[in-house]
Amino acid sequence: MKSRSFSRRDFLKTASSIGMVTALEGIPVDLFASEGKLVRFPEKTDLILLTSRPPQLETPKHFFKELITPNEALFVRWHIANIPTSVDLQTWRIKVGGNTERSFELSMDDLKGLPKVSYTAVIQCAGNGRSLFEPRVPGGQWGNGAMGNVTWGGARLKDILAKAGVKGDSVEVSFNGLDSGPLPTVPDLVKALPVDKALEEDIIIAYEMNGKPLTMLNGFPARLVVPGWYASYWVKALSDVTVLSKPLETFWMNPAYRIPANPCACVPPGTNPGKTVPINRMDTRSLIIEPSQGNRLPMGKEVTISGLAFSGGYGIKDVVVSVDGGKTWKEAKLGKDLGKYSWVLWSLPWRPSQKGKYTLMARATDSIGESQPLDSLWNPAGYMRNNIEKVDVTVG
Ligand SMILES: Nc1nc2c(c(=O)[nH]1)N[C@H]1C(S)=C(S)[C@@H](COP(=O)(O)O)O[C@H]1N2
Ligand SMILES: [Mo]
Repeated sequence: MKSRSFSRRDFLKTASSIGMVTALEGIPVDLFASEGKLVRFPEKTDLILLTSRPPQLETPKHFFKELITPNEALFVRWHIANIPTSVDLQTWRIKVGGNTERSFELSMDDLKGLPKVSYTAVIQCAGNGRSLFEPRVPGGQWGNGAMGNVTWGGARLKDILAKAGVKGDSVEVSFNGLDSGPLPTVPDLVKALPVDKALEEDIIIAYEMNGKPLTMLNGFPARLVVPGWYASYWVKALSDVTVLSKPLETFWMNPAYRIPANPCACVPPGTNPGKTVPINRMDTRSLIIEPSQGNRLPMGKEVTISGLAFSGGYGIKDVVVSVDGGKTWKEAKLGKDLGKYSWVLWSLPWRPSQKGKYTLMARATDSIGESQPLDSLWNPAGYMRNNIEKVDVTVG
């Protein structure tokens, strides 16, 4: 079981036992990508460009002041270049079958005919914050804009699998989308969930985001939503749901999207893990949104330190904030609670009374006690960043 609920003492114990070093101590780094290279794709507002083919677009920081991320601002990430640019609902179907009693095809009307479920859930790429890894790692160099908080609406995967009749010896359920590699040598993105996970109540095939149809770039007409788990499983433009009697062995399951098989999902920087497991539930995070790295604040005037926090499906119990580099902490006020999969906005008023440099930090704890380590944990793919981030400001 993955656990990153470190106290500092626990962390230091782990760190010294595996010979970890704390890198870049004291060097200020902006937690969010600069908004230098903005691009506008169909149905989208100006987003930060990582790559255009396949599209990888990051949400600018100011949207993270909001409880809900607008559809036009949600980040975009595709792995392979041939992505659907239009889908005809007259002919589009999801094929359901494999190791099942029955196989069938679902149209959009069929999906909408099933009981509708909706909830708000954070979608976050496993590589969110990867550009901050030290030493650096290859892969999409996201700042922290590969996340969003969206109200999803759709049909339960469980209801669909029940209609198909999952056979007793099934081990996984795989998901494929309409995108394909530009060359036969580029592996198609197919992901699989363990069968027990796939049958959980809250996993849906979503056809709505924030009450509207999905945008094409976010997976129109329908996508899998696995709340609490990293978005690599949230297969977009879904075309096939296949029940398997043997584990899926594709590139995107192995070697891609695996993490070190230990409680911190980490290894000493620069080394390779021995045993790995598929990435799964998100860890607990909090991010300071305001003020920003390097801001100059007036002395003696009240400012509000604010940000967001979320966990891997257990809600947020509290967020504590430090203005003195972690020596003392104060509890922030939490905003509206949209449920255990949603992020929560938090704030803390602060009136700095002395000139100088201050290091702001925020630390969230979820309802099962999972929190954030003080120092960054490293793995070679740059996944699951969740250490307590620092924002340096100057007063006066
Ligand atoms: N069909 C398909 N689904 C996909 C992917 C993809 O490349 N193809 N990428 C996954 C990854 S790694 C992420 S982070 C999310 C991104 O979702 P978004 O583009 O809606 O933000 O989609 C997931 N689903
Ligand atoms: Mo991702």
